[in-house]
Amino acid sequence: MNTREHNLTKHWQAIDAAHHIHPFSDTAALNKEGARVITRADGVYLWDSEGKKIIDGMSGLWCVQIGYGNKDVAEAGYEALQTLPYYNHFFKTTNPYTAELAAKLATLLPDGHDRVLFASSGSEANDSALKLIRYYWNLKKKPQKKIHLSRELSYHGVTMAAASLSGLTPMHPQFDLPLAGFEKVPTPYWFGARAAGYGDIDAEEFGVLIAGKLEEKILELGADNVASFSAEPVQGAGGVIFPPSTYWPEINRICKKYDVLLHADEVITGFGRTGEWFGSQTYGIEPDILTMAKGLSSGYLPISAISLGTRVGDAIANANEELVHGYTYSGHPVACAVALKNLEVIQRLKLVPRVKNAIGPYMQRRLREAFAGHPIVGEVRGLGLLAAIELVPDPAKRAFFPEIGNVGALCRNYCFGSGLISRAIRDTMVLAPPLIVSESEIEEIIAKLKAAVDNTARDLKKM
Ligand code: PXG
Repeated sequence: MNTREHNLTKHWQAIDAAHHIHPFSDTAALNKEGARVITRADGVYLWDSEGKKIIDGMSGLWCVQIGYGNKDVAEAGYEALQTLPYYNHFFKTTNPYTAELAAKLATLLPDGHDRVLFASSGSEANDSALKLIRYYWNLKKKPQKKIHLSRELSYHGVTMAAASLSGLTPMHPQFDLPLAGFEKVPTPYWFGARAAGYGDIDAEEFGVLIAGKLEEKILELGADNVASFSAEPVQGAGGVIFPPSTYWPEINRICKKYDVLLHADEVITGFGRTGEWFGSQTYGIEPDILTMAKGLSSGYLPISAISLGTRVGDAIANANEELVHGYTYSGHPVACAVALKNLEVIQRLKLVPRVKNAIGPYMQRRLREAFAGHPIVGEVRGLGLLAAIELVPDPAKRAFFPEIGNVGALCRNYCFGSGLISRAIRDTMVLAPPLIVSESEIEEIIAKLKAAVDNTARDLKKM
C-alpha cells in the first residue's frame, strides 16, 4: 500500500468526521468507522483513496446513465462555464442552453408533455409539482381539492412536502411529518402479499385489488377533496417493486374517473432505466404531471425538471398572471448544457433501445440463471437495467426473515468487501448499473453478487 495515500485517507476521514454530517447516516457510528473516500471514477468503476477498484452496480444513486468520465459531457460543461456560467430566467430572460433542453425534453416525454419547469433536485421537483397541483385546482375554482395521495414504501425526497409524500415511514418521526393533507394507499408489492395477509393471490389479480385501494381511499376522503395521486412507475428506494401489468391501467382509469391529477415520479425510471425514455411509456401511464432528475444529467450536475401534460400546462400557461414560483438555479445554464449533452450521448449510443433489447434482457436472464434454486433467494425480478433479489429464509414460502434488514446488511457488506456496490433494501439486494455496462461487466457484477449471497447463506447455515 502507498503510505502517502494511506495518510491522506486518514486525513480526509478525520476532517470529514469533524466537519461533515452525511445524509441518512448515524453520524457517531460513521465517524468511529471512518467514511470510505472515493477519489475517481471511470465507466462503471470507482476507485477509493486506498487504490481499491469497485464496480458500481447502482449507477451512484441510480443516476449515472452514461457511466463516469464521459469527456463530451465534461467539455460541454466547461464550454458553458466559460460562455455563460450563470444567469437566471426571472426577468424576461432565457438562454440557449435552457431553451434547447426544454425543447429537447418535449420530444422525449410522454405525449402532451410540451412544457417544463426546472429545479435542481428530485425533492425540489416533487415539491414544485405539489405546488403546481395546488395552483391548478385553485385556477379551476376547486380550491377544496387539496389532499395529496401517494403509496406506502414510496420515496419522493426529503423536503417538507416531498418527505410528507414519501411512504417510507422511518422518514417521518424525526421531523414531525407528514404534514396535514397527505394520505397513503397500499402498493402492489406482490412478493410481500402473502406476508401482508393477502393469501395466495395471483399477481395480476393483486394488481387490480391494490389499484382498487386507491378508489376506496378517494371515496372515503371524497373525490372533491383529493388533488392528486403521486407514484413511481417502478418503486425504487422502497424495494424495486414492479407493478403487475393490471395495475397501471386501473390507476389511469380511477384518476380520470374521480378527476384526480396523476403525478408520475420518474426520478429513477426516467432516461432509459426500464427500456423506454420514461417508465410512463413502459407501463402506459398517462400522467398529468411528471418529475425527473438523476438521469437527466447522469448526475454530472444537479438538475431536475417538472413536465406538464396538456391539461395542467394549458391552465398554467394561460393563467394570465405571474406564477409566483422559481429558484435562483432553475434552468442553470451549465447544468442545462450538461443535461443536453448527456441526452445527446444517450441517443448517439442508442442506450434506450440497448436497455430494452440487448443489455437489459441479458442482465435479467443471467441473474435468473445465477440464482435459480438458490437456498435463500425467493424471487429475482427486474426489467431493463433494474433488478431485485429477495433474500428469504425459505424460498418456497414467500415469507421474510424475522428481523428485517440484518441479512440484507450482511450480504451488502460481502458485496462491498469484494468490490461491488449493491444496495440492500430491507433484505432485498438491488442492482441498477449504468446503461453503458458491458456484458462482461454484468458478468463481474453477477459473479460478485452470487459469491456474496452464497457467503450470506453459509453464515445462515443454509448452504
Ligand atoms: N423521487 C424518487 C423516485 C427518488 O428515487 C427522489 C425523488 C429525490 O431526489 P433527490 O434528488 O432530492 O435526492 C428520489 C431520490 C437510495 C436513495 O438509497 C434514493 C434516492 C436518493 C437517495 C438515496 O435508494 N432517490
